[in-house]
Amino acid sequence: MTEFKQKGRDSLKNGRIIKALSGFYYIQSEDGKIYQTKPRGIFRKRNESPLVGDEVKFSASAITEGTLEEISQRSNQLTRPTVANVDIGVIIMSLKDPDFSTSLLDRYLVSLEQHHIQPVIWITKTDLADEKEYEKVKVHADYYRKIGYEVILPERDKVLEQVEVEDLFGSMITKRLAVFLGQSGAGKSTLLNRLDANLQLKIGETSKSLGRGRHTTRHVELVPLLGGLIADTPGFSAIEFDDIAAADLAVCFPEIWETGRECRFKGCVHQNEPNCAVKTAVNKGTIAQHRYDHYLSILEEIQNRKPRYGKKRGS
Ligand SMILES: Nc1nc2c(ncn2[C@@H]2O[C@H](COP(=O)(O)OP(=O)(O)OP(=O)(O)O)[C@@H](O)[C@H]2O)c(=O)[nH]1
Ligand SMILES: [Mg+2]
Ligand SMILES: [Zn+2]
Repeated sequence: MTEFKQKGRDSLKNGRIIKALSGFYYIQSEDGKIYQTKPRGIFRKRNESPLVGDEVKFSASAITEGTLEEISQRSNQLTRPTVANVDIGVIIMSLKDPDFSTSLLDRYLVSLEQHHIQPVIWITKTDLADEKEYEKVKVHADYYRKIGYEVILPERDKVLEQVEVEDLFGSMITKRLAVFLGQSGAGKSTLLNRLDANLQLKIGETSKSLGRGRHTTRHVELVPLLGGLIADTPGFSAIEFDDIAAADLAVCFPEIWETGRECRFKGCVHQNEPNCAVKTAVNKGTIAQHRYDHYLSILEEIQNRKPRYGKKRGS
């Protein structure tokens, strides 16, 4: 302790938390080594939890004997999956098994847009679809591209080779932190294994009777890939919007936000207001009906949510 004090902050190493497991935080230091650390007691006292993705300072007398000393300010913080400082959220949606759902996709998109994280949509299991099913999803993919999203939809009957994946995706993630998210069984771990066969991430089976995955991945871990860091994460499909105000929801739907500028009322939330440009665009077909429906259903969830704990009534 005294020695630490004498050496001061200069002796601290810089790194990033790449895994949290059983109370330990695994930190990759600038020189590439991975240290096992415990956080200082002060974090618990302050009720602060270190997160995977955090940039930190730490001390270590040995590779398994480290102490996490300081956490740098986060640029953002996803709560599901729990990762900090995320640049890109890659939404993995299977075309089949489990079936493609625009409702679920829109909820993932909002959860990323809310934190100003760039979304990429990646559709897997195209090899399982028949032509009709594929075409239907292709129409959706084109719409999401039109409103500004990057969509990766491999051809049917074709598993992407590693070089093709690198071509499609490599430049996007260089020097960045990407999180793979999506429901269980969508194929997140499979895709990452394809990017680097050495990873050997555990792959699950999808249950035929349930049509969904079995929660094979249990923890978040960052792995260095394609010059960036990618997190495989446990699948989830229940998404709540506790931190969005009703007036801010439209920002999370780019085409609704853009069209909403033309609404007659300044604070129009595109619900029951007259002369609403968004509703007109939905009727004309320039905004997809399903997008508007999903916008409205999330808006209603926000409007109906119970007042938060810890907040005084009327304040
Ligand atoms: N046919 C086909 N099967 C795939 C494809 N990608 C994944 N699978 C299968 O889908 C199942 C689930 O894959 P995982 O990679 O474990 O899915 P996950 O998204 O990581 O699931 P969780 O870890 O539970 O969140 C496995 O049986 C995979 O072999 C694909 O492109 N085509
Ligand atoms: Mg997995
Ligand atoms: Zn409006």
